[in-house]
Amino acid sequence: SSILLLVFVLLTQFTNAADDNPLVLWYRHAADEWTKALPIGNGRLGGMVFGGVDMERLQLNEESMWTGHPVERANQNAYEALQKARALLFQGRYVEAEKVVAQDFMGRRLERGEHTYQTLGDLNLFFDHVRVHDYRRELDLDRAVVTVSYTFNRTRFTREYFSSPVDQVIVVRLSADKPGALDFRIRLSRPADAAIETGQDKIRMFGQLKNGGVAFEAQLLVLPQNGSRSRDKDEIIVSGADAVVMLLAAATGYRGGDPASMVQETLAAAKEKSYNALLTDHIAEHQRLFKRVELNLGRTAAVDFPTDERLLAMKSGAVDPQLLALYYQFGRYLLISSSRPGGLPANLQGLWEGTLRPPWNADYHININIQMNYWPAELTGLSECHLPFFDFLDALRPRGRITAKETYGCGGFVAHHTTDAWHFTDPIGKPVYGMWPMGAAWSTQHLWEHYLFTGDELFLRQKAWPIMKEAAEFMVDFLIRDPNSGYLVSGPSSSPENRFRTKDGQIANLNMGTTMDTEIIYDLFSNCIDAADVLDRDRRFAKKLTELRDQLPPLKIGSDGRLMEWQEEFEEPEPGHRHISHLFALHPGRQITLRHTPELAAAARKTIDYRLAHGGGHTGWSRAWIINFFARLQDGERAYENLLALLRKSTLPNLFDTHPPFQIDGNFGGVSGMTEMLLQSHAGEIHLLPALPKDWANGKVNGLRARGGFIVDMRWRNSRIVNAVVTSELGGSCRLRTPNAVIVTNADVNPATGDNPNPFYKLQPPPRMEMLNPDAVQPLTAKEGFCIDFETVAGTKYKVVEKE
Ligand code: FUC
Repeated sequence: SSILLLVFVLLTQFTNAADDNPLVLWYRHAADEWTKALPIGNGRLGGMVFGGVDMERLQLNEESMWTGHPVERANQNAYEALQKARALLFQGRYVEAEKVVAQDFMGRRLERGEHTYQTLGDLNLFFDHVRVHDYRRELDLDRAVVTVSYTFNRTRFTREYFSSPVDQVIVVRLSADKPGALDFRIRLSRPADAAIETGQDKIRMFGQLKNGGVAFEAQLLVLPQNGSRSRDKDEIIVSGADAVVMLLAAATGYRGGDPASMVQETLAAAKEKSYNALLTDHIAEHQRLFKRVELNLGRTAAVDFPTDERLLAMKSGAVDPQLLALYYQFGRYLLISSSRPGGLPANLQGLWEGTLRPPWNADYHININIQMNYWPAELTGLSECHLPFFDFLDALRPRGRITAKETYGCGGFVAHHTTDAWHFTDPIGKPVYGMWPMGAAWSTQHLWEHYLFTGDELFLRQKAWPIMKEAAEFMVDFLIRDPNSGYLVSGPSSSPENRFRTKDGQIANLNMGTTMDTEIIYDLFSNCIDAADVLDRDRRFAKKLTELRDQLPPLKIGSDGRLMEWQEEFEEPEPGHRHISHLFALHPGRQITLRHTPELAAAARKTIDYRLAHGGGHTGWSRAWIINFFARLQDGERAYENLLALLRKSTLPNLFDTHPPFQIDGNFGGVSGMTEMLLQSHAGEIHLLPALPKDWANGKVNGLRARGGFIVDMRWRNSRIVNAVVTSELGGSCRLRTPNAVIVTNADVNPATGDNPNPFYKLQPPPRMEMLNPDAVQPLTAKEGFCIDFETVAGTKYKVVEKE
């Protein structure tokens, strides 16, 4: 049927008229695998709906279902080993240095599963339904409700599922279009570590997770309308009901307190509300966030087909812009559903995991993954969803300080490539991934970005600054003068998970002053210098950071024109490596831009091309990062090509990003990449349609955010802005760059002056640069477009229209 769909889609005329594109993922079948089930979540409490006819499986999650507890992991010999390793690295004795680090520096890596996130369990419903017809399973992104419906025995059965952020329960409602038609059995289960108690109207599941993990409690309340309810061993049996509402609450002792009484209270409150009240409140709260952004890239006849068939058709070449818009909104839906204020941040799988042993423990990797999770937060109007990341960073500080002091003899706080719900900050495992003390520093970029988008000075002062400053304090102590070059360098460190070949042919990972480290430190110091300026405090510290920043090594362009990943040119054993760490300065950093550093931009481009030519972009998140890179390079076609590859090669039937089986970062990186194609604001101006591909020549988007507190709505035709509205929330100057000339109807417009007009989106000073072979670099020029400056007043909308 996907071939048919493909033919149909290719023949159908592309229209852009309607705004009623359905934001629904839907399927004609139940999910036979977890990666086909549909996610619901309220940030804390999640579920995956399979929609089976004779057996429903609603797999459940609670964000703090973690085994383990804080344990000591540090290597007691670390400080001495650090000095030895540095001396060896400065002599180019990389392999020896790595041996020292592996042996005497690295802390304890636990066995996979020892400390891990886990499923909460399953809610199963058993029906005597067979040979049903008109089956449909859907996730309505706009209402955040999953619905399963089918006809059996001339009766239409419907099940609805949602996880309410308001009432903190998962709600399931079953109904039929004939009275008394509902007969089914209900069971709650968990693969391990759980006791089950079944009563007349309630099932309790409780226990404690392994290795001193959390105590947990889940309770399901069954509320039938008419009919009867009885108990059989571990099951509740409902017979002859017109409709049934089930409420599921769950809690753990992660933050203290008794999970059983928390759950009890939640359920007692929720059951006082009618189903309609629960639903209405849920939808209202979801839409408050979700509806902030609307995206219309046009529609084809494909919109009428099931999502999995559309994805298949796209794999064979169908053009289906609405599927891309759906993918985009699905990503926003996932962030809203997995990261709400007060909770834990979205982990490697957001919130959703079906087993006791997820890949990488479904933890919080901080060497790209958690950052990518939050790239779309500010851009797409989900600033509040960013907050759990900040609380988490804050919570890393106490242990991060100990690691800084005991492992490095430094002040401030530090964290490495990964951490978990127990906030460990030690370097663990093998040097190739574990020896990388930049996780906290990179993460603090998000604090500063939150301020740039919101202008929230109180947040900057009270929350962001102390964390940023402490991350910088570590780096101040950690930097060491390279006796060979005289620059201040970090190390020992790696370029995340990548390796190089030494001059004598050995494979090594560790080095001093890797490019990414330098870029992250540059970014951190720059952000701190600007923050101290805004807050008018810590002037001396800021001055010191400025002096140190000037002594960081320059970014280097190698003899073949690529940006160098290490200070020396090395051969790479894996030239298509998934991490493209040294392009941090292009994205998510702001140090390399097309307009201000065209040589470095050209080198960045060569770097991506080289990676791609060697099989790069093979993981979803890596592909997603590449979309962001090409968007920043203003290359819409290449960004688009990689977006299509993300959907074709790395997207599961339920639109989850793959990393066998699933990792959510690619979903989020995809959303930020698509946004960066439409709007950018990192380079001192608001750039509309900076990387628009031909296939998106006509479209419309509302509600995108720009640094400096601006909201942008815009409509374009033939790749030209037709009209736009720029809402200024904070006032201040605004510079708009557009593909065609525009006028602002209700403001005085000045010709662009060349300075950065808005202090909120200040540019970082251009990096120093060194070129090993100037002939190998053809500077990339930016598409200039048109530029205007105007002053704005807070709370005012500015109307922008095409200049005839
Ligand atoms: C990074 C990546 C892996 C994986 C892991 C969770 O270390 O290199 O591909 O995504 O995080």
